[in-house]
Amino acid sequence: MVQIVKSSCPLNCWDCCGFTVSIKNGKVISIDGDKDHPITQGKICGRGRTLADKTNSTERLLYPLKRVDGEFVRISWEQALDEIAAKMAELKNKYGSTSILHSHDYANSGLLKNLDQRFFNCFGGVTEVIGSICWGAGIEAQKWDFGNSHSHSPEDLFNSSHILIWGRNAARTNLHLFQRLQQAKKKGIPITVIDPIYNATAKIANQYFSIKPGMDGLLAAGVIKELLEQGWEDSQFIQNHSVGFEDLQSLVDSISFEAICEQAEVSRETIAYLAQLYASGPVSTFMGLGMQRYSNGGNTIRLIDALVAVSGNIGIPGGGANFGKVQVGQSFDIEAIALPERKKESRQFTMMKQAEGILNAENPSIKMIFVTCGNPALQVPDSNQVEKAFSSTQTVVVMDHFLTDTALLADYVLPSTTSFEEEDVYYSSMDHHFVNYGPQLVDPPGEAKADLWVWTQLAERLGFGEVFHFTRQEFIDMGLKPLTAYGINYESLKEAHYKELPVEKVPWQNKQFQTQSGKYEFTSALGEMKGYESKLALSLPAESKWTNSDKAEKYPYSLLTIHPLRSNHSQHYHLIDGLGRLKVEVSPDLAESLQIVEGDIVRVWNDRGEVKGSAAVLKAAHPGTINIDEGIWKRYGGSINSLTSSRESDNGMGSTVYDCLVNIEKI
Ligand SMILES: Nc1nc2c(c(=O)[nH]1)N[C@H]1C(S)=C(S)[C@@H](COP(=O)(O)OP(=O)(O)OC[C@H]3O[C@@H](n4cnc5c(=O)[nH]c(N)nc54)[C@H](O)[C@@H]3O)O[C@H]1N2
Ligand SMILES: Nc1nc2c(c(=O)[nH]1)N[C@H]1C(S)=C(S)[C@@H](COP(=O)(O)OP(=O)(O)OC[C@H]3O[C@@H](n4cnc5c(=O)[nH]c(N)nc54)[C@H](O)[C@@H]3O)O[C@H]1N2
Ligand code: SF4
Ligand SMILES: [Mo]
Repeated sequence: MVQIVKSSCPLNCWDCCGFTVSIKNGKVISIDGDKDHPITQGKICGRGRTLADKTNSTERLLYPLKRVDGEFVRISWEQALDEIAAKMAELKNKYGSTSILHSHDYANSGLLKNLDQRFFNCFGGVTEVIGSICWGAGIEAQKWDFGNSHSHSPEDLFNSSHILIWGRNAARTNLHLFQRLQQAKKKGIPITVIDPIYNATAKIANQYFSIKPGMDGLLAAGVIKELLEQGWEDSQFIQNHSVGFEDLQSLVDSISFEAICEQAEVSRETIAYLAQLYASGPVSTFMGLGMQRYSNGGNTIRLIDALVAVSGNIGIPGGGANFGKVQVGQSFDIEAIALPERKKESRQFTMMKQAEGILNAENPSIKMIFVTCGNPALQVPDSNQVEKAFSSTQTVVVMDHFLTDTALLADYVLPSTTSFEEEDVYYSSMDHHFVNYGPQLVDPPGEAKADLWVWTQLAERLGFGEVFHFTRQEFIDMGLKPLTAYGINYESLKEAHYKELPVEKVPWQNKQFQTQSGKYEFTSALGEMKGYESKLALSLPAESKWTNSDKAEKYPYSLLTIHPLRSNHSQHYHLIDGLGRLKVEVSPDLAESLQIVEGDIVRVWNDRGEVKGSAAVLKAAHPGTINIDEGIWKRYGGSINSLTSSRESDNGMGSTVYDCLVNIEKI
């Protein structure tokens, strides 16, 4: 008998889809979309469907492993937990608890995944990773401008007279936005796409503009300049609801259209077209995250925010500078789960610079690394340094479902459960504002255990077991506490499968911003308070011919490493036939000038590293652009991040993984 149960996608993705999972004889046999889910409406992507194969994969880790004389051997949980706990206690005693680093990303969007912090905080506080490879610069930028990063509710785009998709690969990364774009197009709402790559989203657009990577801030400044010259700005908004406009005015006065067009490699007509478009709003702007993974990424998002503001598209239906939707995550009481006040010691490395942190740390140096919900050997920039740092550390513990490239660097590998093997609730602070319930559906294979079980066991051994003496239900209710007034608690969520969170559908409608001045800040008080340049600037990427001509001569091409279609980062490469092959996509002009044809084996390199793979020619892309999808395992030709820099973005401790010059040759 097949049983069909509602659940949720746990993957780090814009969409947080509702699932219906088919189960037979205690196994997940297939996954479909839940047609009743108000936003995701029965549509899911291949990454979601493949979670069935992931759960049933014969490559799953089944037992704890320990490295002995260079080889992994199976050990019991008892031995693994005893040894790890003893090591942690010894290190804390001898060197202090910050001699341990907790390295993680956000691979699973379950609320209870925050319990890792509870464990490390109650242990006394470890060295933590802060910032975000993903979206750090943009989130900080919007905090400076608006006081927070709030997107409009999904259906609001139907109120727009024009939709601008600026550096978001919606067809690939944000399935339900793409569906809404298709519907909007049917309703006659025109769509414009700005992206260095003519991607599947661009294909359905009415207008597509390519741009030199990292130059979008300049383009936005050009459009603002044009709006002001034409007198098309929203002076009422500027006068009553903003501060710092004079600084913006002087900034755009300081550069000519010619200079903007030359550096951003866009035409004067593009600027004029965009100015007209923004002046005849409401326009909804959907920014992607790729565009801010540059040294000037924060400033880029701020200039696009400024364009949306100057043109009067803030706080109105059908408008908006849509980037993150942090209102969603902020609906939960994460502190009640994480207990940050229990921390006695603390040290922080940024996510980008964790390798440097490990290699250079003193008083105490890093003696042990704990990895959860992340695959830093592939996903953290400058991965040759990451490998060196992890290999140089006495004890590395990795919890995962598979023997990943990071797990291969470990001394202890602990097998984790997948989302269908544990109960949790899921949300994403990216696209929609619903929280989904995910029950435990099947038993874990072998001796795989939930992360929470591991924290509980280690805490018992380390003398603070009582902080984990709660059931999963009780922990979920702890996190949902602020939502009880809205009828959202464990029981009601379990019964309804998903619940709408109380977040504003059209943010900033009352023009009360969460900045220090309460206004929209073209010049940011928060930025100034933190010691940054608070005014908007005409900043450029760190790796460009304008900023580093020597480097640009040696490495003339821009390398993007965008998110793969069929995998969520590294998570699906080993589960799908044919995916384990490194593909180097080149813009048509490069194919022509370097005589590269489909299938040629090419080498891509810079001072940091090199990869080899087979060439493919992009149908259309900005001249001089190369793309290799991120996430590919070493055994298939990765890591792509051997080429990228660990440099941080201009604000927000974001990454600069797309700010990367390379060279390429046929081999
Ligand atoms: N299939 C799939 N979907 C995913 C994921 C995945 O791994 N696979 N990951 C999820 C996660 S964690 C995230 S953060 C999101 C990211 O979602 P997106 O932001 O959509 O995707 P990215 O791959 O980060 O960004 C890539 C887009 O930015 C463009 N781009 C790069 N540089 C520039 C630039 O300088 N200017 C402009 N205008 N465009 C630029 C690229 O060409 C590409 O179209 O996707 C989520 N969805
Ligand atoms: N060059 C380049 N680098 C990038 C990006 C890029 O665009 N280009 N994108 C960046 C972005 S946006 C992101 S979000 C990061 C993502 O970086 P990561 O989150 O490190 O990437 P994933 O491949 O999703 O790896 C997650 C690992 O966690 C494991 N995992 C999943 N669920 C659980 C769980 O419940 N418990 C435990 N213990 N483990 C679990 C998975 O099996 C997988 O091995 O990568 C960043 N790196
Ligand atoms: S990966 Fe994203 S789009 Fe695909 S099923 Fe999961 S939440 Fe939905
Ligand atoms: Mo991300």
